[in-house]
Amino acid sequence: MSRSRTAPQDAYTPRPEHHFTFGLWTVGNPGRDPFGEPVRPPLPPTRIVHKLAELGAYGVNLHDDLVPPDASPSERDRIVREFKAALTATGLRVPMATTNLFSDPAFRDGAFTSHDARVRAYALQKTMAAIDLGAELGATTYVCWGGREGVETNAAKDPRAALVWYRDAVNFLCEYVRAKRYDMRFALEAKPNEPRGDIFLPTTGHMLAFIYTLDHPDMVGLNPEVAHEQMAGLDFSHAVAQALEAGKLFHIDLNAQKAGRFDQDLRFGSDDLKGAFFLVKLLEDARWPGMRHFDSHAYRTEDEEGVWDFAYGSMRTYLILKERVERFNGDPEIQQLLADLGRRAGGTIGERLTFSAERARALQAETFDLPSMRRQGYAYERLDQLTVELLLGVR
Ligand code: GLT
Ligand code: MN
Ligand code: MN
Repeated sequence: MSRSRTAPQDAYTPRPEHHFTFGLWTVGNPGRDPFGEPVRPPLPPTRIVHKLAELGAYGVNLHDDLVPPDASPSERDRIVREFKAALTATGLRVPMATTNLFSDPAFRDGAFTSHDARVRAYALQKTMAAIDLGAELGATTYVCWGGREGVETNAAKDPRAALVWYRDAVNFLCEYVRAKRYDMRFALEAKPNEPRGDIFLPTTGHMLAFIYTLDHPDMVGLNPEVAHEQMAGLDFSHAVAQALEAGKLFHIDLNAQKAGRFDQDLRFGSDDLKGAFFLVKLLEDARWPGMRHFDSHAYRTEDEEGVWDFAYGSMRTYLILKERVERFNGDPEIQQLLADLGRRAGGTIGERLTFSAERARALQAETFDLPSMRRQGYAYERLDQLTVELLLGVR
């Protein structure tokens, strides 16, 4: 990789304190798709670690993809030892770990929700091993993405039974982490479909409701992904806001997506720039302390150099948008419009309408100035145009 191609040293240069992370499977994605074979050779995990550190990332996350499934115990130890040495040499961290519960043909009917009780048990065995590896590498977040937990036909499975199996699995794993005294929390990741026709718990909101039915809801939060929420036709920032407000944003998968398509996992900010801007604004205004994880991959057209362009560009775009957020928050005209709205609300949140018998009586007796309430506009056109101009770089 030529540093000159991807790495100008300026205000948008990524540094470890920005907490950017990538999965081994993201930069390591070989460009296989349903219609074509891989276009890039596998990248050794240690090479990924060194390259990510060079580009300014904070960490690297892994599936149980670090260790091939057929590795002997001594091979496993060697792979983990070399990976740890690369981490020590570069200072890169492993904040998150996860398990592949979707590639193996055994998981064709799901892992935690397979009809076959042996598969459900095997999925737990595989997950416990991945949790152990994650803990050994220092991961404090464990992501559960149930890509195969779904159906093509509702003739096949009672979705209520699937939810019972799903809940049992997450409860089991929470107890495992507690028994092992690991410092680890779970982050559930929703997706509406692909690879299954329909996936259970298809959105962040579904997942959130499910969490409160668990034995240890405090140990379980969310890992929303831009592309997955947009595949469901939803506003990603709203899902993230709900997770944040509930104290459940444990992790985030940043990428980009064109509406109505398959899960594209595009470079963050490469599509729907305005959506990306409001997401960064939400995270930065909330001073959210979590990892900015990119769950995306380079276009299939790319060689290895293109992969590093992709990784560097993801982080750079985030930092540019972050700077635009500061500009938005300091823009006198935008802030004037927001202050006008704030006055109408009586502050950012304003007066809270909480119930008391007296308050209810007072409200019942109140006379509202309906003509003025009906007449007023909100100046959102102006506000949005100013935002667009700011994003286009003319403010
Ligand atoms: C898989 C999926 C992603 C998930 C990964 C973590 S697995 O790559 O496409 O959305 O976040 O489990
Ligand atoms: Mn995705
Ligand atoms: Mn993801």
